[in-house]
Amino acid sequence: MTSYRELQVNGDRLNNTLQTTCSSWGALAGSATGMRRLALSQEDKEVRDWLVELCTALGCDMKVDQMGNIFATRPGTSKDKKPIGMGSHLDTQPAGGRYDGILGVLGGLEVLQTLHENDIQTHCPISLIDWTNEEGARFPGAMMCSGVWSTKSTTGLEACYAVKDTDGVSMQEALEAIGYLGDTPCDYRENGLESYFELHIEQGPKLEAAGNKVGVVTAVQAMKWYAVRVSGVEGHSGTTPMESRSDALVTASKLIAAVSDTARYTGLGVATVGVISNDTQSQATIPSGVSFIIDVRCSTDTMVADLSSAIFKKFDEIVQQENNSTSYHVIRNWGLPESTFHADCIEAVRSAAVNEVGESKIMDMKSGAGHDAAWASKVVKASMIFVPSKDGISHNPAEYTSPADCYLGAQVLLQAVLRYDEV
Ligand code: HGY
Ligand code: MN
Ligand code: MN
Ligand code: MN
Repeated sequence: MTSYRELQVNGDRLNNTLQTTCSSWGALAGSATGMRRLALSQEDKEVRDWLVELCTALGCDMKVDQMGNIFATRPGTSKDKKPIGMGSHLDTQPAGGRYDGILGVLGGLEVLQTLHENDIQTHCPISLIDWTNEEGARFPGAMMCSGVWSTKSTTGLEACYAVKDTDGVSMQEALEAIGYLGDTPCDYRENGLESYFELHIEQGPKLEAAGNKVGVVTAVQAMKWYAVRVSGVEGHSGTTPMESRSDALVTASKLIAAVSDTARYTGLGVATVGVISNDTQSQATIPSGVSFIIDVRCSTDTMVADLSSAIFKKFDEIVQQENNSTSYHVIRNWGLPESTFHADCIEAVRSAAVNEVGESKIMDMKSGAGHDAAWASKVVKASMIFVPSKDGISHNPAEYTSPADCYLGAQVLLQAVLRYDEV
């Protein structure tokens, strides 16, 4: 009987699965490595169906909750312990890469397959999870459905159901359309976990720059999003004198520039506008309604609040200077407070990583990117494992993590879960 410590995942199988799933479902047209597998799209449905079929064949108990989160649970020997969770997300950015999210789901699948073929009986059940709409690309609201499960997000189930994509399709309609509007409550109190481990690419340059192989993630920075609307007055582009215009798009462009400028000069954190829309979208009409989303991220909640107020203070000054009856207001805001992971899980990851690569090749990290583990950590013990991103690139078709590093991540995940199970 193989002892826990000698157990190894199958790196070739993991990497083959990664490449074949990516080339089969959601490959970005015209790109050799890019991905476009938006939440609840046909491609998302197909990769979900494939995962459900595989986990069912492995003897897992399958649950889909009200937000489409998938829980594939391998039974454990103890009857009263909750599952140790592993997972991430299958949805991607509109022009994303082959590793963000899916490596964590397939790494967890590899753990289940390794336990199965070695007939390992763990004490706790082990759950593999695919969290719906982590990217928030099609339905605005990153880490949306792990947030609902944690019950700590300000955007609850009904509000999420109502969020629409640019075609006016609501999340609820999209969940129904692909058959993933489950009846398991999306609530950690009804469908809970003992702990949660997430394998993810770092999506930044630090591991590679330090020559390290594994990030022991101890925390996730604070983040907040603001949906802003700028209002002006529609007019004819050919007949309206310049001095009497209330051009919402001109004002919005100055506000958007101020978002980036304020982050730079305050040094408090990072701020981005990645989504913008102009109601009229006509070359001969002066824009009267422009909407955009601000993404603010800082190490702490206090710094997010300080950077946000500096940005809106600048907005007020700009609108006053424009003095042309354009105005702005925040129509919605939501956030993911700073998250700290639990020592029990951090130590399981650290011990597993030291065992695989040695003390000198690991480093503690605070994640700049948001993750489902951040919401999970509000209600259960959690931690994350990072593996290097080549040149720190992510949310980009050029995203790359080597097969050896993918193997290493899954191997540390296996060993961390087994260490935690022995606790
Ligand atoms: O927003 C994030 O950091 C994640 O990639 N969705
Ligand atoms: Mn991700
Ligand atoms: Mn992402
Ligand atoms: Mn994540």
